[in-house]
Amino acid sequence: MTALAFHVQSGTGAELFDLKQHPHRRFNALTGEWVLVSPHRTQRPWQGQVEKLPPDTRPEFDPKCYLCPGNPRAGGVLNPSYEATFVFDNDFAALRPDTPPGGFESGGLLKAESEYGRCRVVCFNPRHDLTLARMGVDQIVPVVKTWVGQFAELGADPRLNYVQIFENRGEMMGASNPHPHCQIWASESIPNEPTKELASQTAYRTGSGRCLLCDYAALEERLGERVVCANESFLALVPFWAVWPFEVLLLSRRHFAGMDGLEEREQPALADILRRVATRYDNLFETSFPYTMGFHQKPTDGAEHPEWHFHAHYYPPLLRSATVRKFMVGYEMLATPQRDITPESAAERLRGLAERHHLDI
Ligand code: H2U
Ligand code: ZN
Repeated sequence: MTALAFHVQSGTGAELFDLKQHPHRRFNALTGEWVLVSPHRTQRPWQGQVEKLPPDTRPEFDPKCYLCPGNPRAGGVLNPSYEATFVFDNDFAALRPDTPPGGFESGGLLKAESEYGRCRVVCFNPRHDLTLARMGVDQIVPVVKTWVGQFAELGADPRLNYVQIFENRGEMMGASNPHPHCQIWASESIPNEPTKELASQTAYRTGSGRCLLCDYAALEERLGERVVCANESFLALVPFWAVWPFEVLLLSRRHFAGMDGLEEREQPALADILRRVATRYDNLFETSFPYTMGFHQKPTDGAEHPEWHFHAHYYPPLLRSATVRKFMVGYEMLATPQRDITPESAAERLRGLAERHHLDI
């Protein structure tokens, strides 16, 4: 199947619009926002330094790490000597269950609402030196099972209407510790990004009777050019509307809305695709590739959410090397996000990489 291109006749003649050459904006069907794509700018000579970072070598146990087994955390609590995953309430929680209900309003313009919530930290593994890229599928499955349990437990609280599971990896992304871990923030309100996605998925379902991301996954699989890797249950691709240079969208093949709908046989498949995406990322610039990733699941507000399709986003900042990152400044802060390399060429590069970690070769 070929994509449809259209051209507009001008006074001096016609030129066929080409996604690979001409500045254009792309529509993000999930958020309803646009991204400016400037493919001609990749012809610019790059005169910056291409630096390599020393390999990410860490000890298996770090006596100063507040996530390693047996070590004290802030406030003095000792971590247990855990063997697989370990979950604890964040000692510096941004959302707290003891928040009194209430609000503030002034002049119709100043508005505030009390926000009830809980924040937790999940250690993926006792080993300080591991990352999802270097853990085996059998080590990642317990992480998946922990997410399933946390989503069910937090989602069952009638006052928690959204559960955000996310991993900040690398100093560049503000991660405070290299020990493999993620965070969970569960809130009373549905946050901004899921709210936009909820509106788009609902509108699509109302208009067509189908699921937006089921249709999108099928379309991308047919076109093939933005797919990075896949297994029997999941598809990893650079979305058509990607903002970050090597952004990835992870989609389940089957339609379900949250971790509670994940079948037992899909747990190792999710672990497999997480490992493969993370390994490809590390192999891209032979670094411990920084990113923020997180799952977008149905709100836990008690509604069924047939419109919602389980997925995860990876937002990595690196652009050209282990040290050259994309900034979201200037035009992007004031107007619209912009990218130079096309999602198609980013997908091609990611697709060409090995799934065996460069440090394990
Ligand atoms: P990040 O690396 O993504 O910042 O996550 C680590 C979290 O761990 C962070 O939210 C928490 C921080 O508040 N933390 C504790 O709960 N206890 C500690 O002793 C240190 C850090
Ligand atoms: Zn540690």
